[in-house]
Amino acid sequence: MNEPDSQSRMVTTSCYYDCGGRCILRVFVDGGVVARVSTDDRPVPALKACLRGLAWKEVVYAEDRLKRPLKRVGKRGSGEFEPVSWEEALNTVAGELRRVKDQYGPAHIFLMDHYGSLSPLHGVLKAGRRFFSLFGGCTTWWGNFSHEAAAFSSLTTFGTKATGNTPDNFLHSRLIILWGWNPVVTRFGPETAYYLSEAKKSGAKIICVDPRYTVSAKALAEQWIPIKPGTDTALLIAMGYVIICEDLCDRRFIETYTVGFEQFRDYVLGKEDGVSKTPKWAQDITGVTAETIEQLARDYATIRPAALCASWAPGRTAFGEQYHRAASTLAAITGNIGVPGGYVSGGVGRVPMGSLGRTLPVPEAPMPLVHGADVYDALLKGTSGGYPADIRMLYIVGCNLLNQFLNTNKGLAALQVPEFIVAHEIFLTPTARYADIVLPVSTALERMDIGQPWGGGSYFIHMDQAIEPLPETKSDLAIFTELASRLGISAFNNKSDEEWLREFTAATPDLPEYGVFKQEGVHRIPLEQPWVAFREQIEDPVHNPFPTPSGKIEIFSQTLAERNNPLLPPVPKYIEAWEGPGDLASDKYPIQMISPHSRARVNSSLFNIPRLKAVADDAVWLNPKDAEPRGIVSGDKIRIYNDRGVLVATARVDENIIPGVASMDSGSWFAPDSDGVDSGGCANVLTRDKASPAGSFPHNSCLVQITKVT
Ligand SMILES: Nc1nc2c(c(=O)[nH]1)N[C@H]1C(S)=C(S)[C@@H](COP(=O)(O)OP(=O)(O)OC[C@H]3O[C@@H](n4cnc5c(=O)[nH]c(N)nc54)[C@H](O)[C@@H]3O)O[C@H]1N2
Ligand SMILES: Nc1nc2c(c(=O)[nH]1)N[C@H]1C(S)=C(S)[C@@H](COP(=O)(O)OP(=O)(O)OC[C@H]3O[C@@H](n4cnc5c(=O)[nH]c(N)nc54)[C@H](O)[C@@H]3O)O[C@H]1N2
Ligand SMILES: [Mo]
Repeated sequence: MNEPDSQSRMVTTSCYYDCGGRCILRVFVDGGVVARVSTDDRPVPALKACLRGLAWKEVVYAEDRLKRPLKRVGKRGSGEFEPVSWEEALNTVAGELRRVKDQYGPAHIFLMDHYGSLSPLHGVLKAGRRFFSLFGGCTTWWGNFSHEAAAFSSLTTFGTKATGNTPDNFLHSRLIILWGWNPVVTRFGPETAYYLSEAKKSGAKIICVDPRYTVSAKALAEQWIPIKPGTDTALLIAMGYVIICEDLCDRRFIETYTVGFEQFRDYVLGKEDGVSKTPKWAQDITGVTAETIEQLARDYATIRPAALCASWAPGRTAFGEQYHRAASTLAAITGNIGVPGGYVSGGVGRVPMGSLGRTLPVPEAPMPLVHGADVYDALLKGTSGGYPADIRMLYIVGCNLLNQFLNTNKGLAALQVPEFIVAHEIFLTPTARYADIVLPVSTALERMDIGQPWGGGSYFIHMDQAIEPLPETKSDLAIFTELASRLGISAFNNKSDEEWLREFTAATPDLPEYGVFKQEGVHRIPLEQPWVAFREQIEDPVHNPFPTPSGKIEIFSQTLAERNNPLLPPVPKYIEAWEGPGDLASDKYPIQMISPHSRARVNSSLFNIPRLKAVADDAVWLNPKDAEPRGIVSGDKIRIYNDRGVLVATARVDENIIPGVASMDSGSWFAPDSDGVDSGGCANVLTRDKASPAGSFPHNSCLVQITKVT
């Protein structure tokens, strides 16, 4: 591929973003240049890309794409850089790595790699991990930003995180509840919305439980149940009350497959704490009427099979793990697990097919961990705050932390602490502006890899290389390979990219021989029937115990009981969230702010692509009941603030959001003025950097005040 292509050709690849889509991209290349990008044109169900995937040409050739290594010349964060040669940039980074390791030890380097690209070879979490393992370790982070609450719940309740179904399973559901789930916009696989709409056509009842009347609710649901954010557990528990009191449980299922129903029942009926978790009790907490709760409970227990799809956003709240545990418990007591048309609520959603047998190997090495919500605190306080090390060097790979992590203004202070910051990036993001050296990275179209869906997809996409890396850009793997050779780490990489992919393919029984796979471009794993999580456990429990300590679905977890932490109880319980509707701070900050994902971005990626920016919804949704007393009408500039920060954005006054709640899409780039007021619309200027007890990131537990800018 060294010679520019003289001919036109079509290359099959896929996005590598941290997005539930893993869609087919057909890239038309002319003379070594991307001419256009299209997608799967087969009849449905197709693996069709959305507007973001179709924007790859604009990403690759964006005017603001980083094309040369940069060295900071102004104050940190000023955005003043000058281009330097790769030789100088790599020598500087290698020199700093050696210096900090020799002077302080490797734990004083913090690797902040994240989700910029997720693929088995060039995924951001690959090369850096391998490099630092062989380098002798570093400090790094833990906690899945998307679904740590769901992962905790699945592991506790079912003993595994692999709890997904293939989306054709919805064709068997008679009731589907989109719980904090907006899959037409927030993509979870290219086939999901299609199967949901087919299910609707064949008569499934679809209900949406969400503070917003979403695009998915409009397209699919016959009922919208608006709820106050962070109170979902109370609603689920009160549904449990109705199901238990009206004797709608699946007794045989409970007896055969679960442990701990009695303890849950005692909690629900108030035997444990004197409070019956009645629909009226939940009405006062959630804002959902008792009648609606009763009906929802009856529907869920009787219109079977039912799929209660408890998505992750409600889990990204304070005590969000209880929501996933409660949803799993309801699925269990109604027998909606392991059966076609059912759904393992609280799950992370992977199906076993669609996951490679091997990815870039990361040898074991000492790596102290800091929770992602504590990264800023760890930078600021170091060992004096009880953290593993005083961080001297911050190594950022594919992460826009300043924008996407909780409490951006604390991040501003934290990024002044390290002696040296490196960032591997495609664009000069708000975070990359704080680096001392920025290394420009190639993109999906400039390298080869494998696309594996992170939702319920049972296919793989061979991501062929469409074009040569833009001059002076390199993959993360190539960058670490060069650093490794400067630091004498000879074992780092002795293979070509294609040789690695051959190995990964060979280690995956579901894939054909590499040459065949490459030729096919897309490989679907043929399935005779939809994949349903835990079908084997349910059909033949004697030979297939659940991988939990008891071998059963754990409504009550002895492991949690032994932890003896009232904030992580052994049965799911409603615990009032900080910065929820009941929090005392609400006198001062009476509005709950949520920040869903944008249809036009992947997290903060793609924010700077003009065509996508033009179609992003960056207004702040407010109910007329909140807007009118404040004199706010649609289009007004509003100030949203709390003790952590201030931002100015545009209002959209809308009945499609519950009163008392404001919603602004996450991912807009932070752009503070000289007073520190963000005019970029970065929601995390307002969020609090405190993890939930099981490690969830509570982006959706955030109280604010809103005023009109006059
Ligand atoms: N287009 C697009 N697709 C994406 C992404 C993207 O950025 N853009 N990001 C991908 C990633 S990284 C992830 S983790 C997933 C995220 O997937 P989700 O977590 O499911 O997505 P969100 O958009 O944050 O929220 C979904 C819905 O939950 C509602 N919601 C918020 N808080 C609450 C609550 O407390 N209770 C209830 N009942 N509802 C609530 C919101 O109003 C929204 O409609 O999406 C993936 N897919
Ligand atoms: N308020 C609020 N905040 C949230 C959320 C929310 O719902 N609300 N959701 C959270 C969730 S679920 C997530 S997953 C996180 C995501 O947070 P991040 O993982 O930080 O995601 P991005 O903002 O997309 O940043 C990824 C960066 O990687 C860069 N990049 C892309 N490809 C490559 C590559 O190949 N190599 C390198 N080195 N860089 C690359 C992109 O340009 C981008 O700047 O955000 C979290 N933040
Ligand atoms: Mo995520």
